[in-house]
Amino acid sequence: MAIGTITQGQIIKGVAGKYSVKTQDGRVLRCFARGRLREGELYVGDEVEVEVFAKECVIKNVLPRKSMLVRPYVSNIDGIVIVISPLPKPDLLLVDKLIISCIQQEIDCVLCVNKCDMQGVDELYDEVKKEYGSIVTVLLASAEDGRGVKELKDIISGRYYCLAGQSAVGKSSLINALVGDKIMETGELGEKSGRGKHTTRHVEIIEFEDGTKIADTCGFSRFEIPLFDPMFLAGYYIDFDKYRENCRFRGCTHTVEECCGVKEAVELGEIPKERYERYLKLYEEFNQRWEKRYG
Ligand SMILES: Nc1nc2c(ncn2[C@@H]2O[C@H](COP(=O)(O)OP(=O)(O)OP(=O)(O)O)[C@@H](O)[C@H]2O)c(=O)[nH]1
Ligand SMILES: [Mg+2]
Ligand SMILES: [Zn+2]
Repeated sequence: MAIGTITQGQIIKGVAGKYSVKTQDGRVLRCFARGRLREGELYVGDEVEVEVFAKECVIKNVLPRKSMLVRPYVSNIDGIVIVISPLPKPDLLLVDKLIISCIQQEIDCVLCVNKCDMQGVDELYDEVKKEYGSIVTVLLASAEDGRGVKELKDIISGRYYCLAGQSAVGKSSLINALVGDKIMETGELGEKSGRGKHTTRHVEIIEFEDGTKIADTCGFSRFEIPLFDPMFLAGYYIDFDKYRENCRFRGCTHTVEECCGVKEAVELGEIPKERYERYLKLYEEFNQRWEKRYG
């Protein structure tokens, strides 16, 4: 490519300040970021303008983002596939938070219960189907024996999704199953800790022949949703929506108020108690952070 050329492309990988940018004609350029664009301001998924210099390609500009997440650290995705498995033990508060992020970013959300070849998966599937079935697509899969992989492929077909979830739930393994080849490194679960070893260290977009894209990401077990006024939190629990009209008070937070439609629905078992209790926990967490900042 001639010196001085300015071209456009998408960041498909970023490691230690070096970026791989795939141009519209399918070429992959190794790029650096300079000036005001530094590490931390560029996301895998960003559409960028690149200038070709004598010795290197430099990312000059980021085009407006369609969506943006800090956990996992990706942009312009159409949706997330949240992956959980019987082992490591799932953290459903993390799932709740990821779903809130999807609603905030107006992107699609799929919950994939991986390792369905393992014992204990039926109970887990029933539980998450009950808790999340009305708000997201819940899918059962196994990267090991291939079950559910075609269904997952159909869901993401022609679009750009990222996989997200705790370490060792099988995100990279699912990519390998989708591609039909071992292109991603996978890692064992720590025997004693029961936790993953954080095998995937950077985000990377894999593109299929038909243009479908999927990003493998690093496992994580903690993250905080960017703070907003706690009174708006319940609005992100769209499964509470239809009970809200039975609340006596407008702006009911469904915590301490009396005559609350959401609490009644919990009593009647229409909203799973666990989901509601995690809501209370997150509400409390938000309240404390809010007080600390503005109180
Ligand atoms: N039994 C079974 N094991 C699986 C399945 N999918 C993945 N595993 C195993 O789970 C372990 C972790 O898999 P990875 O694909 O590395 O998990 P990951 O989510 O990418 O983990 P990080 O990169 O650390 O975030 C490996 O030992 C895999 O062989 C599955 O469907 N069934
Ligand atoms: Mg991985
Ligand atoms: Zn209420």
